[in-house]
Amino acid sequence: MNFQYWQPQIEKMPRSELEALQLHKLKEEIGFALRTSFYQSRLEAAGIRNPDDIKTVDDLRRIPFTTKSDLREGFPYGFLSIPKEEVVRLHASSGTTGIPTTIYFSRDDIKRWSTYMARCIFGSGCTKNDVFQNMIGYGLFTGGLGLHQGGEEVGMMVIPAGSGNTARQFKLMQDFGTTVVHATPSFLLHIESKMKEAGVRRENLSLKRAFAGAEPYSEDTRRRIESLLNIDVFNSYGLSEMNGPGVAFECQCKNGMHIWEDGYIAEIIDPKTFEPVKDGEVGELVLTILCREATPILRYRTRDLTGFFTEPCPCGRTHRRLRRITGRSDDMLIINGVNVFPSQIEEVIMGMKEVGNNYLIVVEKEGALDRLTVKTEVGPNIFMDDARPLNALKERIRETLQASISISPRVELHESGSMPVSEGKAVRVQDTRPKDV
Ligand code: DLL
Repeated sequence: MNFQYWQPQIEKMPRSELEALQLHKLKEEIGFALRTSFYQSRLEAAGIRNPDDIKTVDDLRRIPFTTKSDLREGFPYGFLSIPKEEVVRLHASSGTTGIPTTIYFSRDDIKRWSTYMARCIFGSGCTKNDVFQNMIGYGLFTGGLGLHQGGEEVGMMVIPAGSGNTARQFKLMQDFGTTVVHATPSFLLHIESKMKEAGVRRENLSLKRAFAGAEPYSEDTRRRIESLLNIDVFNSYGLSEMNGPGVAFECQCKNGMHIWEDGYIAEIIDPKTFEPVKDGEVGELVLTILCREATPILRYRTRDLTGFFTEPCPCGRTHRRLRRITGRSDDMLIINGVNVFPSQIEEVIMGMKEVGNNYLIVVEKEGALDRLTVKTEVGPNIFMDDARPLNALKERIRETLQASISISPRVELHESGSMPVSEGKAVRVQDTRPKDV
């Protein structure tokens, strides 16, 4: 195979040099963290008053983990380490309740993020000759702009298509000869299932590759997309707290995602004991960002379950490879790539006085896509035989939920006291999507 590297000297750096670089960048990042109101007291409590108090990368373990709820407590500016006028952008993702996780970027932060993305994209075999159709959400979500910047950095022609609207996606592919696409794996399958209906023939398209991420999927799903569309699919991992996509990405070997270790320190811990797992074992991924000055985040509990491959990659990159994410250690749902916490849904429906006490969140597959249904009882004073107010209530619940979680759910109303109540812990989520990871 003909491997290509965007920054060969860093991507193939000997481990000892890479570890020295990590230490240097960690100290720098600690310097940024000491300027934030959130970390100043935390780091002082851990005996870290200046960056030189960090002597080895392992010293990081003196610092407590950072969680999503810490980020919520620090909202809006508790994690900001540079003057606001130096911030050029923010991105946000859903929190467990209405407060989003908000990340700020300086101009240099955006440049660094683009470089990491360019490493990923170029490493998959793309060049400036490619036409890249970015079929994922732009906006506060990091997937759109993240890959967009990386694509431009490589010099590809980027089509900022955004998600949805299959007819328009096909038109763009045909009009401009798209060779690479980026989407959630479920959207890639959906697109394929709509091809025939749209009268599009695969042989008239120029597609060669797809980047797929933002939600879990199995090796079988990858193979299915690859054979249906006759393309190579590369797994792409990231999260907004760590910039977004560009944290880890597959190279042409398509066997595990290289995590850019000059940009991130990865630990894998046992989510119960918080101790590191043995090399190669699966646990929860904890990340420290080394490539962002505006919003330093140290030892972030991603809640994603994964492990490292222990053997070196034939591509020659020295940055270790993460296994496919096999699940999460919390209850976050990912519905068509959108993160949703059951607590966000509960907050909305329990805040409405017409809604009764019992509810159930159902997630299922409908074709290739995910479908969310919220079933809830109405209060005892609401009569089920009067359709007009019921329909109005349903619509109000749907709209309020959509505003909160960015997904339009199906809403089902049930008579007060009619939904089954479980004897032990209430079961609030029924996720019937096949778990084939
Ligand atoms: O999903 C960033 C992203 C965009 C990654 C586009 C890849 C492509 P968040 O919305 O903050 O950011 O969601 C992050 O999504 O903690 C994982 O649980 C899940 N996730 C992301 N990529 C993968 C993947 C973006 N390749 C959360 N496999 C993460 C499995 C993934 N899960």
